[in-house]
Amino acid sequence: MRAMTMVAGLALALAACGKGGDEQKPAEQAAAAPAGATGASHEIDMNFDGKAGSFSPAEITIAAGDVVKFVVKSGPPHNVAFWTDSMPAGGADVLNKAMVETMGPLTGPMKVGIDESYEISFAGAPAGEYKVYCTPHLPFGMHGKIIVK
Ligand SMILES: [Cu+2]
Repeated sequence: MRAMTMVAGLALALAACGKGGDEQKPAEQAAAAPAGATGASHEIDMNFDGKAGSFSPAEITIAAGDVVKFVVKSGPPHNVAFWTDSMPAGGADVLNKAMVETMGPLTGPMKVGIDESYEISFAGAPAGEYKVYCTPHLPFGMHGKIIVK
């Protein structure tokens, strides 16, 4: 008896298993080199005389990449906070990253000592108006405007 060996041609279509098909994309690369700091710095003094609060100058124009340094001159505590409603698109993200020791979104810490300062880099900040205020002295008119060219 001959056993006929039938070689069943098992068409084993070895479908190529997706070998880890979705390769991980490299972490999102920075869209562009971080906008370089210009090295320029502008000082804004913060004052309160018991009746009126002020940023001085109340309005300045800077370049993206400049630093603004807020300095307590009288009547602390003062802080630096931004209104988001008038800010250019993308501005809030930039400032939230640039601001340190925040008490909340776009809200800087209280500075209580004379000559204490708080610096914010506007590197990468989109052009537009950034309206700023001091939380405790807003009722006393302490607000200002930074215009990024
Ligand atoms: Cu103040």
